[in-house]
Amino acid sequence: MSSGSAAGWGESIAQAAEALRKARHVCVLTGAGISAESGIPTFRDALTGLWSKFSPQELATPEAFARDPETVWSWYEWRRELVRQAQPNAGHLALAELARRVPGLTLVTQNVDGLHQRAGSQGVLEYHGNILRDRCTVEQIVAERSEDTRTGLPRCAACGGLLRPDVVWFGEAIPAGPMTLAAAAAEDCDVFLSVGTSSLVYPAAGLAEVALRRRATVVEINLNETDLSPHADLVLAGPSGQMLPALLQAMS
Ligand code: BV8
Repeated sequence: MSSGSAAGWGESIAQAAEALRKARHVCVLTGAGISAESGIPTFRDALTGLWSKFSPQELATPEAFARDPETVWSWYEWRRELVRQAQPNAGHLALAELARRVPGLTLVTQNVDGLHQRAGSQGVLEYHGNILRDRCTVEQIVAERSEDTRTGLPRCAACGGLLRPDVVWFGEAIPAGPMTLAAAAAEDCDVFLSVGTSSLVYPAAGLAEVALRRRATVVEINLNETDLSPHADLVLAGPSGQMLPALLQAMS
């Protein structure tokens, strides 16, 4: 079901608002699209400048890090700066408010930018980790940085081991906690919101499929069609920074 026209999405927004008003448990999955209006490029957006010759999928791998940790670290440091300068937008803020309007809400994000937490969302499941944390490659725990920067690459203050960003790279497992809690929420929810994601990266993209199988009302909010669009009950085709506040408005 698609609703490109204003009249169309007005009706779909009303139907989505009705489903949310009656909801017992809402599960929300967000992707890079919700942070686009905060100035953070999505994975689909071609990398610019000195990164234009790389694809995110090739840089965000343990193989790339093993081969060339300097390049991978400087890419993450570039992205960290973008995240530090970014502010949560109306879409992030609307999801924090939605959690206060429904009995239960589980927010699962593929984003590593921490903007949901900065918008006031509680208990955010960081499905792919967080870019602002360092993890020790020896102890495999979140670690502090050593003051000793002689080696150029960040080192663990405790054991001197090489640090890496605390994110999930392609080919790596999703952290057990978020993986289990997100799957349970997709199984249990009666409304599933898929916001700003291309629904191409697994196992995250499988969560909407679980919700569909469980006959939850699946609502997609995206600027563009995705593989999920034909299967969703409602599609709100527009920027999440406008659609989510409009949804809250329609609920009141
Ligand atoms: C694993 C962290 C095994 C790092 C990321 C099944 C089928 C096919 C492939 C696989 C499969 N199962 C596994 C795979 C392989 C792979 C995968 O899915 N590949 C894809 C590319 C085909 N998955 C994995 O490797 C996963 N691990 O399977 O491990 C295993 C199991 C057990 C034990 C050991 C190993 C790990 C995947 C996680 C990788 N890490 N990020 C970092 O950030 O640096 S993924 C990263 O890319 C993001 O986190 C996100 O998940 C993904 C990008 O997707 P989106 O967020 O959706 O963003 P995208 O740019 O694609 O799209 C943006 C959307 O927003 C668009 O639709 C656009 O229209 C829309 N939009 C734009 N602006 C707006 C908007 N919408 C609304 N408003 C706007 N303003």
